[in-house]
Amino acid sequence: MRAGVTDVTFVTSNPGKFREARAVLRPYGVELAWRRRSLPEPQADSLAEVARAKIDGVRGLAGYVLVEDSGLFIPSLNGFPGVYSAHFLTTWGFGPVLELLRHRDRRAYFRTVAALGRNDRRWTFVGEVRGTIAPRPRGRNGFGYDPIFVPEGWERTFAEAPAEAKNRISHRARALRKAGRFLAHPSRRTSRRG
Ligand code: ITT
Repeated sequence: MRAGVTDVTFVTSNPGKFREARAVLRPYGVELAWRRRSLPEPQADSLAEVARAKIDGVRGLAGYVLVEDSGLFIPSLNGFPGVYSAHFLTTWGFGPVLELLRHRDRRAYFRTVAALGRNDRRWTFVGEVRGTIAPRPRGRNGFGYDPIFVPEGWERTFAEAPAEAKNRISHRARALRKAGRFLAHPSRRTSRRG
């Protein structure tokens, strides 16, 4: 390990997640490497459970390993698509959600549970951002549900904003800045167990 630099390997199949994570963690002295791989995800009720299963599924990597599980939660749809966000979007696209929300409350939030592992230790970090679902998709940046998510206080969707703007407030950035602060302060490394 080089002085002032923490090497972390992010295991994810999602290139959008990696791009965002690398930019968010850089100011904390984290050099993020990408291992592009889908990890086994159990049928589970919570992102935290899935994130823990993902980190437990990582094999053969030395040093700090990062995984995360994220989802879009819409309270007027009982939290749907939530933990099923990835599967739902690839199967159905935005159509059914937009249709269901025509006569329902459009508020929503994104949530990320990031998990760091090193040897047999685990730490988790949570981030959220609130907003509303736009009536139709707008913008080409980002990934996933970004074209239909308008963060609180914004008029544009995440997909209409530059990456830096999303990274200032996103669920992922909020969770990963907590991870970054933890990694940047070695004294905390021995005092927290997730
Ligand atoms: P992994 O390999 O890391 O699991 P994934 O894309 O399958 O990659 P998740 O299982 O965490 O990731 O699924 C989360 C889904 O939620 C993701 O595929 C997107 O559809 C959506 N999502 C998560 N974060 C998002 C973001 O910042 N903007 C838009 N959509 C997001």
